[in-house]
Amino acid sequence: MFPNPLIPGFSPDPSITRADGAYYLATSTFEYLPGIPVYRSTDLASWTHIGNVAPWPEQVSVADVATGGGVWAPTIRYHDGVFYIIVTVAMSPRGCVVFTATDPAGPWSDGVSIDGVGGIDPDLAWDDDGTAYVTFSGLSTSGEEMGQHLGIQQVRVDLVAGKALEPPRSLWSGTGLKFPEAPHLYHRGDDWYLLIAEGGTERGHSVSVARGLSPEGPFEGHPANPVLSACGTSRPIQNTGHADLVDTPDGGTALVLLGVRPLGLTQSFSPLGRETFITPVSWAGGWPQPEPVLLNPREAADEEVFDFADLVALEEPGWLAIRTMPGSVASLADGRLSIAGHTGLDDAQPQFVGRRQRHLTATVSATVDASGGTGGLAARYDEHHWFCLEVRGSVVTARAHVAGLAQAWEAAVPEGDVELRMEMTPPAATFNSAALGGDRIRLLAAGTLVAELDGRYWTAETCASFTGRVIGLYASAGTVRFAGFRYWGSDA
Ligand code: 6LW
Repeated sequence: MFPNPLIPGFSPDPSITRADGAYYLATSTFEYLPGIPVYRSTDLASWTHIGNVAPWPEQVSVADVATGGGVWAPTIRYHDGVFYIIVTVAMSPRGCVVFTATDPAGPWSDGVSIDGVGGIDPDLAWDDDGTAYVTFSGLSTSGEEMGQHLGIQQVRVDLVAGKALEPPRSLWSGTGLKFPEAPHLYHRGDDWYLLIAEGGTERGHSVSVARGLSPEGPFEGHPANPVLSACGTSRPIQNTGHADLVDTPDGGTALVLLGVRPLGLTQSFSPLGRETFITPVSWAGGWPQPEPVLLNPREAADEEVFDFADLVALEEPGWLAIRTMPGSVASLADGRLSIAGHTGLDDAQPQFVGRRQRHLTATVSATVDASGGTGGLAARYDEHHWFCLEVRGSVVTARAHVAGLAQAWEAAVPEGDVELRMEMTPPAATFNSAALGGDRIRLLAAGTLVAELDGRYWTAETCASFTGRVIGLYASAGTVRFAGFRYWGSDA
């Protein structure tokens, strides 16, 4: 059995490819930079974050995208010795972009925008003659039908010139559930398989499959579609969909896909957002049949300790910043990480560097010297949904912001270095009002509890978010210096 989640924390829209005995998996990053993490594994079970496709802001141009726009749904493929990533940069002039690399750890190319792909979730496949097909979820981009889903469409493309070679053709659109999207096309044996998501990326999310004898169709749907959905079940992993097929090391097949781990009862909330999961697939009558996605958390706790005396600490590929690169926000000098602040966490581009919360039980701490400014430790979904511990002089303020509503709690702290800490735990499994929400959050400064929060307000559902919870360091005024950052998490 594979571990599940496979890639925990904010890791939606996974796509996977196999090359020379190793697996490479990429996920969406929206308005965060660097864009598109690439993870590597040789056994499909343990994964290393080897790099990011877009460490240069120009590659994806997300500086001005609205929250929830930006880098959506990469497809990663390996063809003739080259790795390809095709992705939509939503609400950005970059549109549909193809990046290439010979080493998936990077560097990746600057990216070529492909004209004539009017939609999202592009897939890339080649037929035996080397013709490249982009299959995507069509969206109307103008007029009264703006944003309306047009079903799964396809164009043949010239990847070098960056253009479609024909107008989009409609392929197949699932069983009629909403938002047919996330297509992936595969040639297996004599058949071409078209795998899609439908039902929307929330509780109705489903996987459906069709097959045909040519990459252009016609496609015939599986009689028992959708072949996978957690909709209406009590499974601990919900929203399962947006899947990509892969051959396993033992000659079998699996799907990687997104899902969430909601906390609560009938109404439930997912603190970490959409994560990457995996499930085995069997074949019957020439059709893939995925198994329900089962929870199988890793037993070992994860710990990451950053001592900023280490001058390469920020080069670790898991650091994220918002609409800019971590290195443009923070710098390392004199054994400390320093951030100069000029806007708050409610700004679209706050001075913040953070990391994905990857476990439902997690403790994050930082040692802060705010003698030259205002800042501290923050957790966010977006500029409207965040909480923080902010030090200014000898006062620490815990702040909680939810959709324009704000509350603050103050406590005194000693001058000089202060330890700030956030503790997240799932609620007790009992039927009371506290158990009906998300996780429990405790905010502490210098060992003193400053505030306790109901985490349901910082979840994918409440924030209507495509991303996940990201926790890190920030400054809102002056210069704030940090001696260290520690993340500890466990799902066991
Ligand atoms: C993505 C779409 C989806 O493009 O959500 O779950 C969108 N699926 O396929 C953003 O991740």
